[in-house]
Amino acid sequence: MTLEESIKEYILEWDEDGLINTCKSTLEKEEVTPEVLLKMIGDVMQFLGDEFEREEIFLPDLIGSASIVKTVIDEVLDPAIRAKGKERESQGKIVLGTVESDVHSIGKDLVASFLFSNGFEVFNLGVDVPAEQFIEKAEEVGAQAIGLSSLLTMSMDFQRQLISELEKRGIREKYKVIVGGSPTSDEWAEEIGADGWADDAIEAVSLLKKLIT
Ligand code: B1M
Repeated sequence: MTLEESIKEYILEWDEDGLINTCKSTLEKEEVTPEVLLKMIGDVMQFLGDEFEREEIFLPDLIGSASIVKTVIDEVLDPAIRAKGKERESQGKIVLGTVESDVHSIGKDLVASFLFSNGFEVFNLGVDVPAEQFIEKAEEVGAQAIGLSSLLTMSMDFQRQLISELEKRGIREKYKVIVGGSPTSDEWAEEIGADGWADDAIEAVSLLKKLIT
């Protein structure tokens, strides 16, 4: 079985120990980088997302898989990426989170990890984050950018609200605002006055490099 196949099987079977041990041992043997493992895990979650949309699996299946993936990202992959990044010069600071009313974390955490592994200092505020919290953190740490993830049609408008709030406070020009998440698009970003939109974690890195480095 290939590494991709094993990872997929562990995620589908909710085998947290299997997934943790495989990720740890491939990293220890330096067979792959943590970014490659993250990408493989992201692909499996995309696959599961499609299965869910086709009604081939149910919500509890997804919750189980998403929960073990979150544990592996938090306990194994993020620390491995952070350990590699210790001595590098910062490319810039970004405050990132999933907008208010939305608890989807996996894609946003992938974006966070890819940005981090590319030299950005990432302040990941988690999920269901109100506009004020993004702004307060950005002001506190002197960020150059704010990144807003939204997976729900119902939560997208909170991206617009954050931009309006920045305008209201007279600090819109201080921050590049980037948006992403499956219901969003280039057109949406333009409509709400964001500085850019990224389709996935890899594009988020190149977009931010273009905007702030
Ligand atoms: Co939910 N969910 N979910 N869900 N969920 C979706 C998003 C949905 C499309 C499924 C569907 O019905 N077909 C649908 C939204 C429909 C819509 O509004 N357009 C949906 C719904 C309706 C819901 C609930 C309302 C269900 C309910 O309770 N009835 C509920 C909402 C709860 C809430 O937020 N208040 C809900 C709950 C959940 C779970 C908790 C079970 C779980 C989330 C677990 C977690 O994240 N910890 C979950 C999941 C897993 C999904 C799907 C199946 C998969 C999402 C995912 O992790 N994808 C999703 C269906 C799908 O996407 N096919 C679905 C993998 C991930 C790697 O991709 O998140 O797209 P993605 O991120 C990508 C890009 O979008 C981009 O880069 C990432 C990596 O490449 N990206 C950015 C994301 N953020 C970015 C930010 C950037 C740049 C790029 O810059 C800042």
